[in-house]
Amino acid sequence: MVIDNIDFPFTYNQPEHTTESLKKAIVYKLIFLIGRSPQEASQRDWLNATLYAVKDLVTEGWISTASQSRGEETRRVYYLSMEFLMGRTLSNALIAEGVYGLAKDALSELNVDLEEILEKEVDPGLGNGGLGRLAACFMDSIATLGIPGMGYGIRYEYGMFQQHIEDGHQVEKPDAWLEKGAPWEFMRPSKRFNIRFGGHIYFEGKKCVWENAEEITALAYDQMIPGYANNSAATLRLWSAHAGDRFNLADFNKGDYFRAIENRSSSENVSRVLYPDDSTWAGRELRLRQEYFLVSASLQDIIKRHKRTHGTVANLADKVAIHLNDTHPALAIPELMFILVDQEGYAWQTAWDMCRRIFSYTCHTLMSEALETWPVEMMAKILPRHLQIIFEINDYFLEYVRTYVTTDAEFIRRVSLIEEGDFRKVRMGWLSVVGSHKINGVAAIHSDLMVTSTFADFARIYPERFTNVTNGITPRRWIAVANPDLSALFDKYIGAEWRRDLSRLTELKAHIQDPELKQAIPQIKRANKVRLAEYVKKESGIELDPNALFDVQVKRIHEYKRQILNVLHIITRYNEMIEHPEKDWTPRVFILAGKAASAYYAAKQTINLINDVANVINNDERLKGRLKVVFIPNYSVSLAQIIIPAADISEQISLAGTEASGTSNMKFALNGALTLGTLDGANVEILDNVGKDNIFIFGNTVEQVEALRRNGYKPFDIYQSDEQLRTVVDQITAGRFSPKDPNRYQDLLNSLRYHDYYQAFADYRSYVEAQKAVDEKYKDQSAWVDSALQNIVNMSFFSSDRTIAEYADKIWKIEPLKLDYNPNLIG
Ligand code: T68
Repeated sequence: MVIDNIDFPFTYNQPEHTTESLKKAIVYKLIFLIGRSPQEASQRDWLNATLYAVKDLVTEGWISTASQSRGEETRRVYYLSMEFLMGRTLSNALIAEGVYGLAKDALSELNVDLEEILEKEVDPGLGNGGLGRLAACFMDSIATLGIPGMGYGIRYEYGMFQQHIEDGHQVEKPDAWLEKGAPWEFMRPSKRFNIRFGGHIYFEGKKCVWENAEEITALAYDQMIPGYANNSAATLRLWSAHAGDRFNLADFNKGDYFRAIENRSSSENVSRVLYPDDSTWAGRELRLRQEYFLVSASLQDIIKRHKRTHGTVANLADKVAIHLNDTHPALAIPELMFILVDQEGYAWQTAWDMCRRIFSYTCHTLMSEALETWPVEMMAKILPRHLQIIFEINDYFLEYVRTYVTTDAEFIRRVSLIEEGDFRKVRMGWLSVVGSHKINGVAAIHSDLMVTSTFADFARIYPERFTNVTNGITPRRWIAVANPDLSALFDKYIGAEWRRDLSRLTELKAHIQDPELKQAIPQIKRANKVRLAEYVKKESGIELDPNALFDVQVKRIHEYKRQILNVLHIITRYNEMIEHPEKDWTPRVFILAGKAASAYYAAKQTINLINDVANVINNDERLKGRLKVVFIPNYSVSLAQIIIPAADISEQISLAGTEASGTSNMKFALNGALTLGTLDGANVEILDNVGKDNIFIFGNTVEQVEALRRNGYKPFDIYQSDEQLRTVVDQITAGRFSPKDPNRYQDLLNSLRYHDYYQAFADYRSYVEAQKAVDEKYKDQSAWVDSALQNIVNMSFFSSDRTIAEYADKIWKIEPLKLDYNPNLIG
């Protein structure tokens, strides 16, 4: 291989790679990089040696892609996100490089079991949930489609906390994921930028001077994201905060060595820990610093690279697209203005036109508590110049509104980037809209609601800016890695191409009546259920019957996602089973998992309740094992890979209008689970694709939810009139599931009886009915398998490759690179 005129000595990445050559590569890494002999090596040593060997394979393609996109001076996209929830690397990389089987054989000859060492890899939790995992799927698709671009994020020293369940409660433990080493990353000592905070500003003529700022260094760590079978890889660059070398000068000179060290660690706090709130906005100064840290380091890097390639920033907007993953990196907008106006000397209007052509923004939620606003006072202290720039953007913007839209003072007040009041605040959502040329929602219903609710005023000002790009998931991780048996089945019927072109799944439709296929589907499901049952048995000692229907709800614990509705139904079913033990009950296992934000009381209570209920039900012998409830602790990407392929029912039961999209709903359906869901988020599009006979839809629509709110929703009336519901609520109130602490759930229940903001009571009856329909359908296994297959073959639309192709085409205006797709690597 020749890269940048250098003939590479390695030919690792060739189809003729053999078990023998891979074995040599692994042993070489073990000895010379890790410093262990094969005789002494632990499982982790073998894991790391294999990771290093595979890293070499990916690196060649990575370097050549980078050089190709540099050479062509192509337009690139930079995806800015505070979170990337990548999951484990090794199995995905082995599949992308087409050497999974070879590696397995090579290791087996060394008496090492590949599957065992795969389980040892750390799963970095650098994200909260859907938003972070979406960013990871996008990187995978960017790499596979060959979209020139890269991701930028933060290398948190501590990721999402580890969740332990002690006595039914959630307990958080720090996730020191770096302690076991991070063999997959490349530290880039030369890629470092100064980041400034605080200080003060003054003007010399038109030029703004920012002085006496506190400075820290952002240091780059790169990760390769291998493209599937295309000898190519994308880059994810994560920034780590370092005190730099000027940290201790003043204190050190005063002889105050300890103060110097203390200060050093406080400036390094910026990349210390991920904020574990997935949907409430934490107005903490450290979070503001983190957001600016990401933005400033990434923009300096982007500008530097651009100048190196093009020699000027004049054509920046032709060559660069910057995408904001929610408002978290929205400071990129004033930061680019700061660079263009203060540093590069552009006129305001020229700079602003460039900005708007460069930025685009994805909105992931409409819930008001998640919309970021920063106190003006705080921003003045930390980013004085940026605040000033935001004021100026606001002046121009409001002037535009007055001139071209309306002079209505109330409207102007609503759309102002600054929220007035006793404590003035900067509205980051508004800033993102004003500074972007495209704003998208993440599912059709969500994008529609965006322009009729939260952003209605802005849709009036800039109707052409709003669009929809429905989320997607990568079929590589969510089928090829997570469900090898289903992958093999696909390969048998339609060949291996589905991995890079999920629309190939439609070819399975021709075989849908094939008895062998119909037989294989439940067999694969059963094997995956056995795998999950083994995990649960090992971790918590609970026995699960793989013949039971596995009903799964895994996601962050939040009131709007309504785990409580699930619990209300579980208890309802329990009561009915006790009352009518003679009935032909379909055995059920209810599986729940998910983390609650550490300060979110109601969510933590919900976890406690699930565990209390599980405890009572799992120990009630009258049920004869026909009902089980498990809460699996510490939900993560790697756990999702075990849980999702084992599900028969996928619970997607958020209140209509609250879940922007959801992405686990797509993973479940693609793995052959039937959705039990409301008309919310991407459920609506799943319904459109799989057809109403292959999904269980229940509950109120968005319009009905709104009507209830408007007309005065009274959950207490429902509680009184629905006897089964009343019984359940009264049982919890009386301490039936928490006899040692009977009052434990008073707050939770009072909030439901008297407020029930997310209308769980309103949807209760229809949910219970839908659950009965699930039982009935499951009794007819042939009909169930037909529906599972209909789900699988109709999921092509939900590939993140489709999503990224839409972003590239509609929003970023970027063409993919022409890569040598290597069919020999496939499968
Ligand atoms: C999720 N949002 C949406 N937010 O809830 C989900 N928020 O419907 C959607 O499918 C997904 O985004 C992808 O579009 C989140 O996950 C966060 O994690 C988050 C984190 C910090 C602050 C606010």
